[in-house]
Amino acid sequence: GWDLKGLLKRNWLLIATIVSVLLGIGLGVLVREYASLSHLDKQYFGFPGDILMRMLKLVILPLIISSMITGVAALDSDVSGKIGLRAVVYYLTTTIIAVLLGIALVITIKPGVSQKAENIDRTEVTQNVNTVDTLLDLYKTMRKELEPSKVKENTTTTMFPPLFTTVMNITKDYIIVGSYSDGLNVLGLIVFCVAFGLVIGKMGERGRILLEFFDALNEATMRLVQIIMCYMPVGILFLIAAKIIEVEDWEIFRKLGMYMVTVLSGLAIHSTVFLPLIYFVIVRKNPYTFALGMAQALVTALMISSSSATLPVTFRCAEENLRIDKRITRFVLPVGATINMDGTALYEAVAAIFIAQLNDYDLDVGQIVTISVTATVASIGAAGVPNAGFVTMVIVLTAVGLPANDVTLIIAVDWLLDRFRTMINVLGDAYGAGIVQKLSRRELERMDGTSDVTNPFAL
Ligand code: DAS
Repeated sequence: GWDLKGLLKRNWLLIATIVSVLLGIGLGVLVREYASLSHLDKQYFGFPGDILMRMLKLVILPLIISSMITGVAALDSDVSGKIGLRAVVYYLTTTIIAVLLGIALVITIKPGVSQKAENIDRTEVTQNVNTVDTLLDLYKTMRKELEPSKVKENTTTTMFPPLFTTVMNITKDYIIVGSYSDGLNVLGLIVFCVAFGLVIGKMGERGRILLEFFDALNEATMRLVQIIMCYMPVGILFLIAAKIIEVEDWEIFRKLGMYMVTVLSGLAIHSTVFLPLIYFVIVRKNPYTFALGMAQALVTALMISSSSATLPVTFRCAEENLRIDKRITRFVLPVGATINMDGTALYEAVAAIFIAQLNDYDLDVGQIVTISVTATVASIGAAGVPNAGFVTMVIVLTAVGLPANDVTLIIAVDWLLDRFRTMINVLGDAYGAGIVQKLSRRELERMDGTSDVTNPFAL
């Protein structure tokens, strides 16, 4: 029979988190219906949830630094090169599959044909319009926006800026102080840590002292994460309740119903069919048991819409529940959280074609290909922070000559879709770690065999 007691003991946090989501939804609906909160009260109401977000964001910095540096240093440079290459090939493959799946669905379901742009009254999104402007302004400064007219002439320039932006972002100073960003330029930090880790790995005994320090820093950070996770059920309850109270009109959900069905079904198919299939073919283990092991991280991603802020939980699930080798997780999880965003890529392709359909704008095959490429590149350039997929969508729209500002047609439901695409992003990263570990088992065994002194995780 089921060892219920053991099950509860092992998964109390997951159960508490799921219960708190349900309670949060119930509380949000009750407060919406029966209490008329002032704007200030609403902010107070969301405060406990905000605290959770900020705590998770604060540990991102020490977590990425300690995990990346020790992860890279623990591998010889040629091994880390091979592992990095396997990870990148996996990221590109799954992202392209996600984009093609999204395009196939939006072309088949045609959510934007029955609906027309003028029927979606943009004033309905007034409460978000400042968000759009903020996002678009930030996007323009981030990308030194080319005029859409110039962009249309030469599609290569369209595809080029996203890559250019991504590369330029790497060199940006670590902390982007901005209303929108998570305040951390993760990509830049990762590149620095990889270089630093490679250097330390070559320093022999002195390097080892540094490694010990960063490994201890990682352990301390993960202990802190454990404490934060105990607070998670409370934080999540108020996070979801505050969101439900904040949303003004639900009418827009009906108008964008088919669009949401298209995005959500794409995400569902990708996460329950394609990703598990790839995992099963390579690892030959049950992919759904694997996904269950990630449940805490998936629920967290669903609640906070940020892959980066979920990273601490992703680490714990991958290492504690799934026992993935730390030399793999520390190396691929931070990178995956930043550049591997299947959910975002699928969403951007669907949203761009949906907006074209709303405007009776027929896309030719060349433009569909452009959308596939720019959605893939845009998702790589998007940071693992809330609304990232929405902001970088401007790349895709300008690539096919659609007005960037048409993102206002879909922003009203973006807060919900963002949660689901973030969840798929995190799931894709986790499967990636399992797959890369399987593909790298020979190198790992060889390193264990040589009782390599620089390997601080010798289990
Ligand atoms: N919220 C982003 C993330 O954290 C995904 C997105 O915005 O598309 O992965």
